[in-house]
Amino acid sequence: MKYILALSLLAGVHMAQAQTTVFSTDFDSSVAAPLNPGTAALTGVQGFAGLGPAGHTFGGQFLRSATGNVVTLTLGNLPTHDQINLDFLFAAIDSLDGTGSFPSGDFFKITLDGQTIFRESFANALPSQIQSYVPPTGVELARHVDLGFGGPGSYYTDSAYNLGADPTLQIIAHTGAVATFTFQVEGEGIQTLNDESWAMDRLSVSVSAVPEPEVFWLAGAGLLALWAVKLSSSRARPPRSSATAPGASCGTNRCGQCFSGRAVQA
Ligand SMILES: [Ca+2]
Ligand SMILES: [Ca+2]
Repeated sequence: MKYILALSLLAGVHMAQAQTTVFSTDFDSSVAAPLNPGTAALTGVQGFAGLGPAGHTFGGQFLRSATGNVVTLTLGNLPTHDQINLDFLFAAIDSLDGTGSFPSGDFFKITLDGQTIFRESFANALPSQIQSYVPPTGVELARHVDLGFGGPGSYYTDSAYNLGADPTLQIIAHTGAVATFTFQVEGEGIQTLNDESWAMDRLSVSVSAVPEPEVFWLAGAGLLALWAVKLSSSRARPPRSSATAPGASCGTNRCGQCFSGRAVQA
Protein backbone atom coordinates (compact mmCIF):
# COMPACT_ATOMS: atom_id res chain seq x y z
CA MET A 1 0.00 0.00 0.00
CA LYS A 2 2.85 2.39 0.83
CA TYR A 3 4.41 1.74 -2.58
CA ILE A 4 1.04 2.51 -4.23
CA LEU A 5 0.77 5.77 -2.27
CA ALA A 6 4.26 6.84 -3.27
CA LEU A 7 3.77 5.96 -6.92
CA SER A 8 0.42 7.77 -6.96
CA LEU A 9 2.07 10.91 -5.65
CA LEU A 10 4.78 10.70 -8.29
CA ALA A 11 2.14 10.11 -10.97
CA GLY A 12 0.45 13.30 -9.79
CA VAL A 13 3.59 15.24 -10.74
CA HIS A 14 3.52 13.71 -14.24
CA MET A 15 -0.15 14.64 -14.68
CA ALA A 16 0.59 18.24 -13.68
CA GLN A 17 2.96 18.49 -16.70
CA ALA A 18 0.42 17.15 -19.22
CA GLN A 19 0.01 19.18 -22.40
CA THR A 20 -3.31 20.71 -23.42
CA THR A 21 -3.85 21.16 -27.16
CA VAL A 22 -5.31 24.64 -27.78
CA PHE A 23 -5.24 24.66 -31.59
CA SER A 24 -4.98 22.01 -34.28
CA THR A 25 -5.67 21.93 -38.02
CA ASP A 26 -4.83 19.66 -40.96
CA PHE A 27 -5.86 22.33 -43.54
CA ASP A 28 -7.96 19.75 -45.40
CA SER A 29 -11.26 21.68 -45.34
CA SER A 30 -10.62 25.35 -44.62
CA VAL A 31 -8.28 27.91 -43.10
CA ALA A 32 -9.22 27.91 -39.40
CA ALA A 33 -10.43 31.25 -38.03
CA PRO A 34 -7.44 32.01 -35.74
CA LEU A 35 -5.21 31.98 -38.83
CA ASN A 36 -4.67 35.03 -41.05
CA PRO A 37 -3.02 33.53 -44.15
CA GLY A 38 -2.30 36.75 -46.00
CA THR A 39 -1.85 35.64 -49.62
CA ALA A 40 -1.23 31.98 -48.67
CA ALA A 41 -3.78 29.46 -49.95
CA LEU A 42 -4.86 25.87 -49.44
CA THR A 43 -3.15 23.68 -52.03
CA GLY A 44 -2.88 19.92 -52.65
CA VAL A 45 0.30 18.50 -51.08
CA GLN A 46 1.35 16.68 -54.30
CA GLY A 47 4.50 14.58 -53.69
CA PHE A 48 4.72 15.54 -50.01
CA ALA A 49 1.84 13.11 -49.27
CA GLY A 50 2.77 10.47 -46.72
CA LEU A 51 5.99 12.12 -45.52
CA GLY A 52 6.24 12.29 -41.74
CA PRO A 53 6.04 10.00 -38.72
CA ALA A 54 3.10 7.56 -38.48
CA GLY A 55 -0.13 9.43 -37.77
CA HIS A 56 1.51 12.79 -38.45
CA THR A 57 2.08 12.96 -42.20
CA PHE A 58 1.51 15.45 -45.02
CA GLY A 59 -1.80 14.72 -46.72
CA GLY A 60 -4.75 16.30 -48.51
CA GLN A 61 -4.09 20.03 -48.57
CA PHE A 62 -1.60 22.29 -46.85
CA LEU A 63 -1.26 26.06 -46.54
CA ARG A 64 1.16 27.21 -49.25
CA SER A 65 2.73 30.67 -49.10
CA ALA A 66 4.89 32.81 -51.34
CA THR A 67 8.13 34.04 -49.80
CA GLY A 68 7.66 37.49 -48.25
CA ASN A 69 4.06 36.79 -47.20
CA VAL A 70 3.25 36.64 -43.46
CA VAL A 71 0.95 33.96 -41.98
CA THR A 72 -0.36 34.91 -38.52
CA LEU A 73 -1.90 32.65 -35.88
CA THR A 74 -3.58 34.40 -32.94
CA LEU A 75 -4.83 32.30 -30.02
CA GLY A 76 -6.81 33.78 -27.12
CA ASN A 77 -8.38 32.56 -23.86
CA LEU A 78 -5.48 30.20 -23.24
CA PRO A 79 -5.72 28.18 -20.01
CA THR A 80 -3.23 28.93 -17.23
CA HIS A 81 0.17 27.76 -18.41
CA ASP A 82 3.92 28.36 -18.15
CA GLN A 83 5.04 26.79 -21.42
CA ILE A 84 3.86 26.68 -25.03
CA ASN A 85 4.72 24.15 -27.74
CA LEU A 86 4.51 24.58 -31.54
CA ASP A 87 4.14 21.59 -33.84
CA PHE A 88 3.91 21.46 -37.66
CA LEU A 89 5.28 19.92 -40.83
CA PHE A 90 7.26 22.36 -43.00
CA ALA A 91 7.54 22.10 -46.78
CA ALA A 92 10.45 23.93 -48.43
CA ILE A 93 9.18 24.13 -52.02
CA ASP A 94 11.24 24.73 -55.17
CA SER A 95 14.31 26.92 -55.44
CA LEU A 96 14.71 28.51 -52.02
CA ASP A 97 18.28 29.79 -52.10
CA GLY A 98 19.66 29.75 -48.54
CA THR A 99 22.06 32.29 -47.05
CA GLY A 100 23.70 34.96 -49.21
CA SER A 101 22.90 37.76 -51.66
CA PHE A 102 19.89 37.80 -54.01
CA PRO A 103 18.49 35.43 -55.12
CA SER A 104 19.84 33.94 -51.88
CA GLY A 105 18.67 35.33 -48.54
CA ASP A 106 15.64 33.11 -47.85
CA PHE A 107 15.12 32.86 -44.10
CA PHE A 108 12.14 31.12 -42.52
CA LYS A 109 11.31 33.12 -39.41
CA ILE A 110 8.81 32.36 -36.64
CA THR A 111 7.90 34.92 -34.01
CA LEU A 112 5.92 34.53 -30.78
CA ASP A 113 4.40 37.74 -29.39
CA GLY A 114 6.89 39.74 -31.46
CA GLN A 115 9.99 37.81 -30.36
CA THR A 116 11.88 35.71 -32.92
CA ILE A 117 11.91 32.08 -31.79
CA PHE A 118 13.27 30.56 -35.04
CA ARG A 119 15.16 32.03 -38.00
CA GLU A 120 17.09 29.78 -40.37
CA SER A 121 17.79 29.81 -44.11
CA PHE A 122 16.65 26.97 -46.37
CA ALA A 123 18.32 26.03 -49.67
CA ASN A 124 16.88 23.71 -52.32
CA ALA A 125 18.20 24.91 -55.67
CA LEU A 126 21.84 23.73 -55.68
CA PRO A 127 23.82 21.46 -53.32
CA SER A 128 26.48 24.20 -53.17
CA GLN A 129 24.08 26.71 -51.62
CA ILE A 130 24.32 27.45 -47.91
CA GLN A 131 21.45 26.29 -45.72
CA SER A 132 21.87 27.51 -42.15
CA TYR A 133 19.29 25.09 -40.78
CA VAL A 134 20.85 21.88 -39.48
CA PRO A 135 17.90 19.67 -38.53
CA PRO A 136 18.15 17.67 -35.30
CA THR A 137 17.81 13.90 -35.60
CA GLY A 138 14.37 12.88 -36.84
CA VAL A 139 13.38 16.31 -38.20
CA GLU A 140 14.42 15.99 -41.87
CA LEU A 141 11.87 14.02 -43.94
CA ALA A 142 13.21 14.69 -47.47
CA ARG A 143 16.00 16.81 -48.99
CA HIS A 144 16.72 17.89 -52.55
CA VAL A 145 14.06 15.68 -54.14
CA ASP A 146 11.32 16.73 -56.56
CA LEU A 147 8.01 16.56 -54.70
CA GLY A 148 6.01 18.44 -57.35
CA PHE A 149 5.19 22.13 -57.92
CA GLY A 150 7.92 23.71 -60.09
CA GLY A 151 10.19 21.37 -61.96
CA PRO A 152 10.73 18.56 -62.46
CA GLY A 153 14.43 18.69 -61.79
CA SER A 154 16.69 21.67 -62.50
CA TYR A 155 16.61 24.11 -59.56
CA TYR A 156 13.14 23.03 -58.49
CA THR A 157 13.79 20.30 -55.96
CA ASP A 158 12.00 20.27 -52.60
CA SER A 159 12.61 19.37 -48.95
CA ALA A 160 10.40 18.46 -45.99
CA TYR A 161 10.86 18.76 -42.24
CA ASN A 162 8.94 17.79 -39.11
CA LEU A 163 9.73 21.05 -37.31
CA GLY A 164 7.64 20.06 -34.28
CA ALA A 165 10.39 17.54 -33.48
CA ASP A 166 12.92 20.38 -33.15
CA PRO A 167 13.40 21.10 -29.41
CA THR A 168 13.70 24.81 -30.31
CA LEU A 169 9.91 24.96 -30.72
CA GLN A 170 9.03 22.96 -27.61
CA ILE A 171 8.70 24.07 -23.96
CA ILE A 172 8.92 27.78 -24.77
CA ALA A 173 8.37 29.95 -21.69
CA HIS A 174 4.99 31.67 -22.06
CA THR A 175 2.26 32.67 -19.61
CA GLY A 176 -0.03 35.15 -21.40
CA ALA A 177 -3.69 34.42 -22.15
CA VAL A 178 -3.02 35.38 -25.79
CA ALA A 179 -0.31 33.98 -28.05
CA THR A 180 0.45 35.38 -31.51
CA PHE A 181 2.69 33.44 -33.87
CA THR A 182 3.89 34.71 -37.27
CA PHE A 183 5.46 32.59 -40.01
CA GLN A 184 7.35 34.12 -42.94
CA VAL A 185 10.21 33.48 -45.35
CA GLU A 186 11.97 36.85 -45.35
CA GLY A 187 15.28 38.32 -46.49
CA GLU A 188 16.71 39.81 -49.66
CA GLY A 189 16.07 36.63 -51.66
CA ILE A 190 12.28 36.99 -51.95
CA GLN A 191 10.99 35.80 -55.35
CA THR A 192 7.68 34.82 -56.97
CA LEU A 193 5.45 31.89 -56.01
CA ASN A 194 6.39 30.00 -59.19
CA ASP A 195 10.08 30.22 -58.34
CA GLU A 196 10.09 29.39 -54.61
CA SER A 197 7.53 28.92 -51.84
CA TRP A 198 6.86 27.13 -48.57
CA ALA A 199 3.94 25.41 -46.86
CA MET A 200 2.81 24.08 -43.50
CA ASP A 201 0.62 21.09 -42.61
CA ARG A 202 -0.59 19.47 -39.35
CA LEU A 203 -0.26 22.71 -37.38
CA SER A 204 -0.98 22.45 -33.66
CA VAL A 205 -0.21 24.41 -30.50
CA SER A 206 -0.28 23.05 -26.96
CA VAL A 207 0.37 24.56 -23.54
CA SER A 208 1.61 22.97 -20.34
CA ALA A 209 2.33 23.99 -16.76
CA VAL A 210 5.45 23.32 -14.75
CA PRO A 211 4.66 21.57 -11.41
CA GLU A 212 3.59 23.91 -8.59
CA PRO A 213 5.79 23.97 -5.45
CA GLU A 214 3.18 22.02 -3.46
CA VAL A 215 3.37 19.29 -6.10
CA PHE A 216 7.09 19.04 -5.47
CA TRP A 217 6.25 18.59 -1.75
CA LEU A 218 3.95 15.73 -2.72
CA ALA A 219 6.76 14.22 -4.80
CA GLY A 220 9.10 14.57 -1.81
CA ALA A 221 6.52 12.89 0.42
CA GLY A 222 6.31 10.04 -2.09
CA LEU A 223 10.08 9.56 -2.05
CA LEU A 224 10.08 9.67 1.78
CA ALA A 225 7.39 6.99 1.83
CA LEU A 226 9.53 4.79 -0.41
CA TRP A 227 12.56 5.35 1.84
CA ALA A 228 10.52 4.50 4.97
CA VAL A 229 9.28 1.26 3.43
CA LYS A 230 12.85 0.28 2.51
CA LEU A 231 14.13 1.16 6.01
CA SER A 232 11.43 -0.80 7.85
CA SER A 233 11.92 -3.86 5.66
CA SER A 234 15.70 -3.86 6.26
CA ARG A 235 15.15 -3.66 10.05
CA ALA A 236 12.79 -6.65 9.90
CA ARG A 237 15.52 -8.94 8.43
CA PRO A 238 16.79 -11.79 10.71
CA PRO A 239 20.38 -11.46 12.10
CA ARG A 240 23.14 -12.79 9.88
CA SER A 241 24.42 -16.34 10.52
CA SER A 242 27.92 -14.95 11.18
CA ALA A 243 26.74 -13.38 14.45
CA THR A 244 28.27 -14.52 17.76
CA ALA A 245 27.79 -18.27 18.24
CA PRO A 246 25.46 -19.44 21.05
CA GLY A 247 27.31 -19.77 24.33
CA ALA A 248 30.26 -17.64 23.29
CA SER A 249 31.03 -14.50 25.25
CA CYS A 250 31.19 -11.25 23.41
CA GLY A 251 33.84 -8.68 24.31
CA THR A 252 34.72 -5.39 22.76
CA ASN A 253 38.09 -4.49 21.29
CA ARG A 254 39.62 -1.03 21.29
CA CYS A 255 37.75 -0.14 18.13
CA GLY A 256 34.43 -0.94 19.77
CA GLN A 257 33.87 -4.05 17.59
CA CYS A 258 32.17 -7.07 19.10
CA PHE A 259 34.24 -10.32 18.99
CA SER A 260 33.79 -13.89 20.09
CA GLY A 261 35.52 -14.77 23.38
CA ARG A 262 36.10 -18.31 22.05
CA ALA A 263 37.86 -16.97 18.94
CA VAL A 264 40.16 -14.81 21.10
CA GLN A 265 41.17 -17.80 23.28
CA ALA A 266 42.20 -19.77 20.15
CA1 LIG B 1 9.40 21.10 -57.04
CA1 LIG C 1 15.18 33.20 -53.27
